[in-house]
Amino acid sequence: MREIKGFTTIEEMEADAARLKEIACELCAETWEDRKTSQQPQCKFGEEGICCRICSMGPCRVTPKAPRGICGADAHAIAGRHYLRMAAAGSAAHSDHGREIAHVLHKASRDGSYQVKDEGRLLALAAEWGVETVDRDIYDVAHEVADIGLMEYGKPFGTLKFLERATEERQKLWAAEGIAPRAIDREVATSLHMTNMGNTSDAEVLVRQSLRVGMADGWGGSMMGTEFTDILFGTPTARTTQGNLGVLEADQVNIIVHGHDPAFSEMVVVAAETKEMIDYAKSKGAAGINIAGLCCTANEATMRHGVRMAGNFLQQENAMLTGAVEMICVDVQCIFPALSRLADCFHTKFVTTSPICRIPGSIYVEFKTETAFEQARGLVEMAIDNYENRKRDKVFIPTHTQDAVVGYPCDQIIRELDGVTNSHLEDRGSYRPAIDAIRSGVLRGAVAMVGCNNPKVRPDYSHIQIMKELMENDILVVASGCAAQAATKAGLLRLDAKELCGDGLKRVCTLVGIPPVLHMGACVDISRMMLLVTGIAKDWGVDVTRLPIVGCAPEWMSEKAVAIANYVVATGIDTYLGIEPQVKGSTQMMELITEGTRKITGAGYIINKDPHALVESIIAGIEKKRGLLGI
Ligand code: SF4
Ligand code: MSK
Repeated sequence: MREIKGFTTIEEMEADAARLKEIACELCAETWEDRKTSQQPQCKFGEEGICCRICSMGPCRVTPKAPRGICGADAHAIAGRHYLRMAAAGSAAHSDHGREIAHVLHKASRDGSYQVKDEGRLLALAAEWGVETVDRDIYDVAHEVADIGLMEYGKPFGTLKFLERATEERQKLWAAEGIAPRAIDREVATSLHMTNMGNTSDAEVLVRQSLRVGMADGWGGSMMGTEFTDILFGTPTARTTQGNLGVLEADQVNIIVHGHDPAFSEMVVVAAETKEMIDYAKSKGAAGINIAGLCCTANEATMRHGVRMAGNFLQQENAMLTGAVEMICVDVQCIFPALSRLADCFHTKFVTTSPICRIPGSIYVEFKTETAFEQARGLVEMAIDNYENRKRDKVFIPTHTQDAVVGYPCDQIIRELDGVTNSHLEDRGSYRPAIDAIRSGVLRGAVAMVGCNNPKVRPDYSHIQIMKELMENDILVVASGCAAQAATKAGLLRLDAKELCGDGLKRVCTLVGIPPVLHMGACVDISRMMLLVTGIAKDWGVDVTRLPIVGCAPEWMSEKAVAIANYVVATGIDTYLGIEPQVKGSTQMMELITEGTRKITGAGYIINKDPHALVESIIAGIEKKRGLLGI
């Protein structure tokens, strides 16, 4: 581990990126910056959501002279249908990830590649779902629980089981408003059906279905992914790690795992830790094997193994540009197809592993649950064999690296709070100590920072600036996905980052022994945040929407983020966005997503492309909620 001094600034990160960009130029290799330039100007109709390609009478574009498509659909219908399709696609992606993990649990066995690591978690879910556990083999229980989970995707009747975890107020509201999601796949299919040519053109109805299909993700597929991942690979606990490209090692075989589904990366990590593989690496002249992660696969692996994080979404090409990576092994989601062409400029093996994510030019090794460990060992061996092909004179590994404490699921937060409640035994196992801190004003509130990078804004700048400003204002941050990695790179997950905080948050961090930004995991783990807020609302005795707690995605880009934003708003949490949803061409849609949903769920979007203005509005929003609570 390197000696770390100071907090890395955004300018230092940008200097590293600029040097890597020079390397790309020297090699005539194209990166996202070049492609962004060649895409200018980006299509205004697309950006405003008023281009329709839903049927082959189109494409139809809305202009003042042509306010309706050939079928008569207006800007509100076209933008609304496009928005719902984005939410449905995002929900499908997260939920299918959750389904894959459910299938892995269904096949888990004592002597297979995958075992049950957290029996307590499994038994708790079994009890919640009414599965008999007495005198039963734990694997029989696991298979029945997985079976019930899989049925949640296609059951013909009823609404999702996980909704019962929400506050009573939310459950009643969702039922009364008709937005409680039914089977996960049904909500995705219904969304596609509603937006098919000749169906719904009422923008409000499309927004209501967006909330519903979003919830099928957050209170369905994503929650399933998180639960089953914890059962299979262990519920995360706080641990130390490091982040940024400086985690790559000049004298080791570097393997990067990238994507979202942890089932395969777990096996790569386990295989790389075997003595056989380490000895093999040493026999090839390497000092060892260094597994590092990108995007949410990094978040999953770091929370359970302390695997170090090479970076977030817009750093994926930079990782390869270091020239020090023997293999990038990907699973699903957020993977640039560009990695394949870029790999041609380096010795790096680019390996795809899922039938969901096939990329021309990659080495395709389809992971199977039954043979996952042997396949992972084969890939690690391939990476080791590739070590001798590294062109040492072409290697540039940036030195910036930050220490981080990661892994704060709800259980860990409760444990940390229990550690400071010895004199108040009745508060144990609850969020009451945190509530007291918010009530007294020591903490002003909390913000869930989530989401991606987006070339439309300065990468990571919004994340880092907003988090720092929140910390200074005594607002606790919980983070996931690429937002969490931005925080990691800036050192905000260090325990001594409390020095960057206002007096109140600093006192809480010192007392509880936590960093001011709590790493809660990957994108699917935003479902953990829904349970955290629900737990606080229950312990406080107020509805979620009254809490001084909000969500923020300043650099989002994925359809998954649209699904997330919808389930966060449906849960009653205001959501602050730094990138505009592509509906600006419809005044009705803009009104619906910022104000209209407030009449349905009590929450909505606040959109501002300026990160400084956005954080000011977050702070004002939190203070307003405090005022309404009379605190
Ligand atoms: Fe045009 Fe209507 Fe077809 Fe869309 S559905 S492409 S607006 S005709
Ligand atoms: S990886 S969805 S770029 S957060 Fe989850 Fe990052 Fe966004 Fe992908």
